[in-house]
Amino acid sequence: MVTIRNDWSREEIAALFDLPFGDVMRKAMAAHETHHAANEVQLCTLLSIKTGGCPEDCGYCSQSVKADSGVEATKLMDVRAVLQSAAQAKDNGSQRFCMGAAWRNPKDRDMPAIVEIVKGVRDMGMETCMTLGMLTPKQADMLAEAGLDYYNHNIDSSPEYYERVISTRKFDERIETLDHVRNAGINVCSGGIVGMGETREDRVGFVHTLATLPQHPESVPVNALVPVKGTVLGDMLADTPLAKIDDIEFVRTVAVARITMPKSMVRLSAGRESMSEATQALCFMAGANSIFTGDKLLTAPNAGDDSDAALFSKLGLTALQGEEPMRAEKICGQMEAAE
Ligand code: SAM
Ligand code: DTB
Ligand code: SF4
Repeated sequence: MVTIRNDWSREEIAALFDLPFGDVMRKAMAAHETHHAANEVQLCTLLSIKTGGCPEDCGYCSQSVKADSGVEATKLMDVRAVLQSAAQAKDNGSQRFCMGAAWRNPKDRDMPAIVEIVKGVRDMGMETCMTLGMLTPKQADMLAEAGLDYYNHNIDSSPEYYERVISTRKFDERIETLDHVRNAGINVCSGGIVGMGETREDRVGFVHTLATLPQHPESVPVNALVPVKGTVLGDMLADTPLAKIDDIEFVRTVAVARITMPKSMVRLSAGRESMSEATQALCFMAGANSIFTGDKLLTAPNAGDDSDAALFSKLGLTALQGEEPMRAEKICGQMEAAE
């Protein structure tokens, strides 16, 4: 039986990154096949329910007030309009509806509308995920009560590199929100961004932080930086094209996430639009088993349904069929029963 470990050392994770590419891929494939259907990929749809005007200064993000990206700030969308989008996503075969807001944290006055949205989407039979910034324990409880299945809150990079990318909050505050989400019984979705100019050591620290959480996140999004003009990191990459992440190094990061967190869904998230089919295929082989569909992420373009359908057909991949959304305590119960 493959045991789920939370005691990985940084050295062990660095050693996985250092393996010959074929070896790290073989280990990742073995871990993947033990816990997942090898050729099934979860389809998720993303909707920005409140765009732009965010007071945080995340160096990658087009929605920060500090970025000169041309993204216009909007108010929180009307509940009905969100539910219409969700219905369309369901018709397009999406299993999970993920909603993002460009907030540092939700205000208490926003919570009634958020709760209504969660209940509405869940009633349609889709899994719900929200990413709204930092949460208080009470807000996490309200979301749990409404039936929220997943909360996305990324740690983004290693603790060391984090403070070079964001100054308006601390890495530990991210971990605190993850604790509140977990304690409320909501499934955790947490990952980060590769290709922000970080070192291999930072990628080791990033995976290490996630793989040593008391319980692994159920979903681990691995984003490739989408360089947006007018953001600190987008402009830096435009000036120093050599800083762009090497495709093989990106695939390695996916593989090491798969090996160290074998039961988690690893999502090949932002950045697919500019990724070759061959690189995406390697990511699926390395254990990525979830994607965002559609032609838009929050503000950035996404690969689009036609190119995804063509790629799935070429690779023999199929959409993971939805199950009833499972709550964290139910999953834990099942895991204990299986041990
Ligand atoms: N404001 C909330 C927060 O920061 O938690 C939720 C929305 S925020 C846009 C969600 C995540 O999107 C970020 O944590 C980051 O990992 C990812 N992201 C944002 N801009 C990106 C970019 N240009 N390229 C890749 N990923 C990006
Ligand atoms: C995540 O890790 N990636 C998604 C989701 N969680 C919310 C967001 C990607 C955003 C890409 C840039 C944009 O669309 O502005
Ligand atoms: Fe705001 Fe989230 Fe963008 Fe940071 S990543 S600027 S918190 S919307």
